[in-house]
Amino acid sequence: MKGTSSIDPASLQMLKVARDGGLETAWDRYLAQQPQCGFGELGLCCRNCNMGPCRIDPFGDGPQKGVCGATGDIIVARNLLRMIAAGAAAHSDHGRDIIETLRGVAAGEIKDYTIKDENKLKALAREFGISTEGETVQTIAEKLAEAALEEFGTRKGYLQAIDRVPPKRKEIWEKLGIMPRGIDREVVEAMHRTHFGVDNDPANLILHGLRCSLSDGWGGSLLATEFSDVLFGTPRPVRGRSNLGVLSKEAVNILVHGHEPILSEMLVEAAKDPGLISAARAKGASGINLVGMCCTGNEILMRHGIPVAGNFLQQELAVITGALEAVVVDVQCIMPALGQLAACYHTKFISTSPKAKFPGAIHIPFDEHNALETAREIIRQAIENYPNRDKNRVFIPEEATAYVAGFSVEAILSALGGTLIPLIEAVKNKKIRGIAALVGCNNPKVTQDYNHVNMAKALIARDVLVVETGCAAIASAKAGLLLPEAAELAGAGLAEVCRALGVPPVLHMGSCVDISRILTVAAALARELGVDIADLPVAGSAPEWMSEKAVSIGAYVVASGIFTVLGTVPPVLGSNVVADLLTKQAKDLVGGYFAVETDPFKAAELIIAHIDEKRAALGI
Ligand code: NFS
Repeated sequence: MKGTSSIDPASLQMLKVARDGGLETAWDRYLAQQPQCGFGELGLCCRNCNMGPCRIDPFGDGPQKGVCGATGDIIVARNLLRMIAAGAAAHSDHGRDIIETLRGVAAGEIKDYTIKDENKLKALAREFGISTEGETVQTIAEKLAEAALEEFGTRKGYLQAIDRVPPKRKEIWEKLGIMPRGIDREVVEAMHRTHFGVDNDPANLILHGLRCSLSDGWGGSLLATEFSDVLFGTPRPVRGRSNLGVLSKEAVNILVHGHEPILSEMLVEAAKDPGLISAARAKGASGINLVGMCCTGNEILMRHGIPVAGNFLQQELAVITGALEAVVVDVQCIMPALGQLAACYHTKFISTSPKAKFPGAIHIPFDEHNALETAREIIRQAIENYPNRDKNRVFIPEEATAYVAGFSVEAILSALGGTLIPLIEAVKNKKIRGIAALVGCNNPKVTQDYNHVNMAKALIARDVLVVETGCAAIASAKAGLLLPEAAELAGAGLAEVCRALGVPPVLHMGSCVDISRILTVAAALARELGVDIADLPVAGSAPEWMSEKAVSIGAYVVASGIFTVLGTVPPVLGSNVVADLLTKQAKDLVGGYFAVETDPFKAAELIIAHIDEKRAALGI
């Protein structure tokens, strides 16, 4: 959809406010970057050593080799591997922080969090071979946290969660030499291989990219999800509201943005503090209104039904409402532009992680050992700031669409009566044609939410059950697709299943690290059917992706055997060899492969054709 910034009416209203006020957003900066660097778009520039920077002429007239002799194929492959490594590192470092928090809780050093899901703790302990018989919860948690931290540098040769995948998948990874051997190890090796003068074989580089991404999907991300469930509770279906209309004209508005629920969970706790609520009232506010954004917003909406103010491209727009007393951030997907923008308003931009500092931010270090008090201090600062709000500059759009979220694997199983069999039956008798996972970011290259919403609608209309995470899920929340009533937009078969179970046709499964929940369901379905993941009528898509994390996600989904459609073009078109590997040869190697399709309706058709092909092969 050309020429429009967003399909979200709330975003469009805020963009008008921004324009009228002469305020710059990502959309403006994107335009200012046009035309974007052609070498970069194709992946053909290399800065990996100081003989460069080098670039390859895509038209064949200029240089075809870097100073070292690296061809376009080598450069594109190396750059892609570095993107995967950065994405895998981000997810996995998030995972490590959660596990370290659990370890601190178990050791009694961290007192403000408790273990919320003991059953899950024990189930995970059993998975790691830790005996739970007669042991205290504390001891189990301590042993489990130690075992999980070992996964980052394990020398046992594979990651524990690999045991969840069907035997055929393991064989494929072993045969190709891409079994992930340790979470940190694969990232380190990716950096080593892409250092000057090491791996210069495009296929070898890409195969390591798959291995590195698997250490994310079946390693770092999976542990982030599972340990968050243990600490903060496993999500259950919960209702809430979404979009900028969840901000309040009367209350102290605090937006929490970023990724790790360690921060957002404690803010949820602190915002309930009666003392702080009275303090807010004493300043003339009606109370405290904590809202989320992006993936940390997903974490607290999944577990508490906290309103979510929007997805990635709305972070600046939330500030422009003039109604935010504080934007509190930790790590990932936070625009450095927020500092300067917040300074145009009374809004305090508060950073909390030693890993992530921003220009124009007030830094309040968040220490898990003093979590509740730090969260209270952050909220106090927001309350103090309330009288500085200029009521004449406040504009809050009305949009605040209801959603139902919270579909963890456990919640799905419980909706199905305890086993996956009813889901398999529904797929077999074609009430459900297949399952598509739509995930990932917004990107100003795409009209905001246009691809997400149109793909989801096109798929459910053809009886494809859609599961979502991340900013894709928030797009669907805002569009009203996460409600059981949205079954009326679904095909007759899917609608019947949704009505029988009382669930929406689009299931919100969490944040981006929670794509591991989707992998877990896919693996369990394949095991139940005695087939490989690649044999299932399932597909993935990142319709508006922008981050390196999304590249790692795409790679591990494909490496797990699942066909994946990308809605924005990855920087690989400078190499036919690499493009061919990802979109064609991968199918023979790992079962999954990529397609790039920027039109959401055509992308949905690709997925449906793939699902039908898999159904035919299964004889259903
Ligand atoms: Ni995931 Fe994209 Fe970020 Fe979440 Fe949103 S931008 S890759 S969806 S918030 S991580």
